[in-house]
Amino acid sequence: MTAQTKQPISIVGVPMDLGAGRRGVDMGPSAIRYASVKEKLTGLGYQVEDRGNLHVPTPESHEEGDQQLKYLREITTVSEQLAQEVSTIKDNGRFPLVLGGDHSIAIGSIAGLAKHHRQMGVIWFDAHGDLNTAETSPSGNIHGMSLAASLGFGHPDLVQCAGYAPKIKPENVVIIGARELDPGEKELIRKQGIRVFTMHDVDRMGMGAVMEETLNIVTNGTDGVHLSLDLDGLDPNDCPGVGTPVAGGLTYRESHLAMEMLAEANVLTSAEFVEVNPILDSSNRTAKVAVALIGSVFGEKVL
Ligand code: HAR
Ligand code: MN
Ligand code: MN
Ligand code: MN
Repeated sequence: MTAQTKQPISIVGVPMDLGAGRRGVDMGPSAIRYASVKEKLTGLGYQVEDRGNLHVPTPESHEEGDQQLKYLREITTVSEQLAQEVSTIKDNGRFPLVLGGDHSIAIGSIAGLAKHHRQMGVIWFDAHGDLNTAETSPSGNIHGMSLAASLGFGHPDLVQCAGYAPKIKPENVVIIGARELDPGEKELIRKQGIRVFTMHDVDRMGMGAVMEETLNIVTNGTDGVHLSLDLDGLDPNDCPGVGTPVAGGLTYRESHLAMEMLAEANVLTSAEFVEVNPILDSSNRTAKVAVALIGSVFGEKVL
């Protein structure tokens, strides 16, 4: 792509930690900015605007409420605002790049995006499935429910974000890097026929083949592709600064290959990078990995 054909990018930060069990991911957007995300993209020839952060309430000043849907009311409010924000960015003809925050923010991102892409493909890069509902969740944390809600499963306040449902179809969704799925999530995956590349599959097939198949699925009959990248998809050795680390994850190299293949395919219409927790990190390592991956997905090459 030449510089003139590069779609301008709009960054929005969502300092959300109400959907996670631990404080700290609210600092994710700052950490990623501190790791020079804007400079990285500008250096690649993109015109970039940073729209700042959405306002997110502080957990200490609110009641958790229903223990199977912690902070439902506050998360619903922020999700509606994020859907509006992302939709405005799309209206402006720009590429939305959302920085989290815990993964509950995907509810709002996808709600705003799917208005513009009614057949949107989604790549869910994650150690987890985020396919729980209040009934199946072991924690009551809404960040473990965001993919389910986008598919139309779960509490109506989440499912009906932005006033319509479902946002996406199971046949257009691919999960990559899964290695910790709850019983209810496995059941939903089977019933809905969602394509999941577990770590077992990545080990057997290699990331190259995984991405080829992923690209086929998410572009088949779709009108856009969203990347929802949870940094805990990577191995904790590479990304220690995440709220819910799980051993045995994707390497730095595998993750880069995935981003590079996405860039080559030139199919992405939006992206979000979530679950960076600088409190649990040293020297802002995980945010630096996030920015390196963002570079690759926006076309950075060695040669
Ligand atoms: N599956 C567990 C739950 O629903 C853990 C979810 C966790 N964390 C995330 N999401 N970071 O990807 O509670
Ligand atoms: Mn997640
Ligand atoms: Mn996760
Ligand atoms: Mn399809």
